[in-house]
Amino acid sequence: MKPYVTCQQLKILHSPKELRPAELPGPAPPQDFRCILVMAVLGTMLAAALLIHTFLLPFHQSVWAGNLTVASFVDNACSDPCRIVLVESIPEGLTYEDNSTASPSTFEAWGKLLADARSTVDIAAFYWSLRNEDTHTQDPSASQGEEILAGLLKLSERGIATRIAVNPPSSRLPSSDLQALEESGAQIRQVDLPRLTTGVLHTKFWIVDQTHIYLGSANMDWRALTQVKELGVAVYNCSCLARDLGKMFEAYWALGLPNASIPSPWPANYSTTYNKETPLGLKLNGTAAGVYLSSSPPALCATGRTKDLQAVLSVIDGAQKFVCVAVMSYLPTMEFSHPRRFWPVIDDHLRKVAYEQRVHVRLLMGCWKHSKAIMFPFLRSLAAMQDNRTHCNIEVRLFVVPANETQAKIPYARVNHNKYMVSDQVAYIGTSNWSGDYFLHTAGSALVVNQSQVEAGVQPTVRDQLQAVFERDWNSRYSRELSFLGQWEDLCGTH
Ligand SMILES: *[C@@H]1O[C@H](CO)[C@@H](O)[C@H](O)[C@H]1NC(C)=O
Ligand SMILES: *[C@@H]1O[C@H](CO)[C@@H](O)[C@H](O)[C@H]1NC(C)=O
Ligand SMILES: *[C@@H]1O[C@H](CO)[C@@H](O)[C@H](O)[C@H]1NC(C)=O
Ligand SMILES: *[C@@H]1O[C@H](CO)[C@@H](O)[C@H](O)[C@H]1NC(C)=O
Ligand SMILES: *[C@@H]1O[C@H](CO)[C@@H](O)[C@H](O)[C@H]1NC(C)=O
Ligand SMILES: *[C@@H]1O[C@H](CO)[C@@H](O)[C@H](O)[C@H]1NC(C)=O
Ligand SMILES: *[C@@H]1O[C@H](CO)[C@@H](O)[C@H](O)[C@H]1NC(C)=O
Ligand SMILES: *[C@@H]1O[C@H](CO)[C@@H](O)[C@H](O)[C@H]1NC(C)=O
Ligand SMILES: *[C@@H]1O[C@H](CO)[C@@H](O)[C@H](O)[C@H]1NC(C)=O
Ligand SMILES: CC(=O)N[C@H]1CO[C@H](CO)[C@@H](O)[C@@H]1O
Repeated sequence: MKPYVTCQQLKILHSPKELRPAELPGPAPPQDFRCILVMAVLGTMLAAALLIHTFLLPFHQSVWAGNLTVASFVDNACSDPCRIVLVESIPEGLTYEDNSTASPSTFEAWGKLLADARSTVDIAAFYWSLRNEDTHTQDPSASQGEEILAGLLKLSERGIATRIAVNPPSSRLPSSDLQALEESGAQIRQVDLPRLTTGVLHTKFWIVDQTHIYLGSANMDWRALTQVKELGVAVYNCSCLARDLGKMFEAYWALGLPNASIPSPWPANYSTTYNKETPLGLKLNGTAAGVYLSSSPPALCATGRTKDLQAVLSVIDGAQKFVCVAVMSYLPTMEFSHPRRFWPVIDDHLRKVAYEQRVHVRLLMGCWKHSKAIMFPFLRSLAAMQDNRTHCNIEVRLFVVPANETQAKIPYARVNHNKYMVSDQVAYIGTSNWSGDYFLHTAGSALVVNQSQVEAGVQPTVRDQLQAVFERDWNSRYSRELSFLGQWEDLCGTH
């Protein structure tokens, strides 16, 4: 978009022969004068376009993204003293070597968010079952969930405005926590994504005082604190990021009104300038980072928002040495569509980087008795590329959360529910299972942190920490090589 065209080129382009008389009335001016004239016109147009772009269209950066450094038009820098903490839920009874990496718990992070809250708490969640009574269990390990619910029920009397956006509860997913919250003074909106996008509201995040956030795999479920393996991220004192996540919350909130429909396009105040092309530049624990939030489904993405699928693909494509993926389920299909649909988008990119860039790809999958049996042959097909003739290095392992007799009776528990990816460049912490539906119909979100410019060894980055978590699990006694013989049915209890 810069006037790279030289005067000489302009003379050629606009040589008298090519100009029809109607376009150039009167005697032709001398060549040099015309060149100056054209340059002046071009310059004026460029300046006008710049002004329009800067003042009127701050979000339509794609217009310019081809050439100029877009960042120079958009003030994407943030001086908040952001602190980032990876947080995990490690199911009871699951133990690692003494010296292995350990993260603060999800329970601690939620407790801290509740304690720090001063004015607002906004939570987006799939469903709520923080108490034993919700699951008809009497497990002592529900106490952490019950403590979190008790903290949430006190927010209104502390004068803290509490808003909850939730998928419409079904008979299987109870709503007594929501009733209690509503009675305590919280505002609740059911976001009917089944009607709006044929998906569900599957995202899980907290925003406190438009300043602190949690985002990750943990549902608002007592089992997500003590019986299911979860990974998420808490970011404190980071209003620029929290306000951006707030725009996603406001979108859910608007869709939670009765009979709401999805606006197209979304009003300008839902737009963002933080995305994969122009990430938010900030310091996380004092270390420079480029950060953005992605969202799905595409219909919920306002202008400028990176679609979650695009975020996933760009992290895979951008890897130079390795990609490690830890997700609960992985299917190159539309998991819930009838008739069945093949959806190899992510699968293709993984195979491509392994084949073309010799990127080392590792997948660490969750598995439990509810895993879809078709997942295993598809994983086996990925792992089958590992061969000294293809020179591909793709490995797949299953992470099995052990359960004793009592634990095995807890419904829908004892599984690795992680949804993250770490490459040599980037940390990606998301909320979606990896199959087509989650990216095309279901509401999910992810935080992408790029600290690839940081010199190694200065201070561990969140990417370093996420990689350490992955390596710990990959090399742990709970991870198993994907067998080619089909014993996963026994291993996972899949039927
Ligand atoms: C199972 O493990 C839990 C937590 O480690 C323990 O409290 C419980 O007693 C165990 N139950 C059995 C039957 O071993
Ligand atoms: C932890 O300790 C064991 C043995 O003490 C050692 O083999 C292993 O390499 C150590 N792991 C880390 C991450 O330091
Ligand atoms: C956030 O900032 C406040 C005020 O500066 C400080 O007291 C608090 O420790 C910070 N929180 C974190 C997690 O760094
Ligand atoms: C945008 O403006 C509308 C109308 O004022 C408001 O209801 C909505 O919450 C705003 N959205 C965001 C993301 O601030
Ligand atoms: C929503 O739609 C239903 C049925 O189409 C209608 O009965 C109801 O009045 C509508 N509610 C609102 C608030 O528009
Ligand atoms: C990370 O940021 C660098 C520039 O700071 C960029 O070149 C690279 O493409 C980014 N990586 C990914 C995967 O987004
Ligand atoms: C993620 O995938 C698993 C396995 O297919 C499924 O059981 C689970 O319900 C999915 N997550 C959610 C909460 O939709
Ligand atoms: C290729 O791998 C096979 C076993 O997987 C092994 O027997 C063979 O020696 C390998 N060839 C080379 C050239 O490394
Ligand atoms: C950032 O600082 C917090 C303490 O404030 C610490 O718990 C966390 O591990 C640090 N994160 C990184 C990526 O260094
Ligand atoms: C400086 C620069 O990046 N120039 C590029 C502008 O875009 C054209 C076509 O998209 C490229 O050919 C230039 O290299």
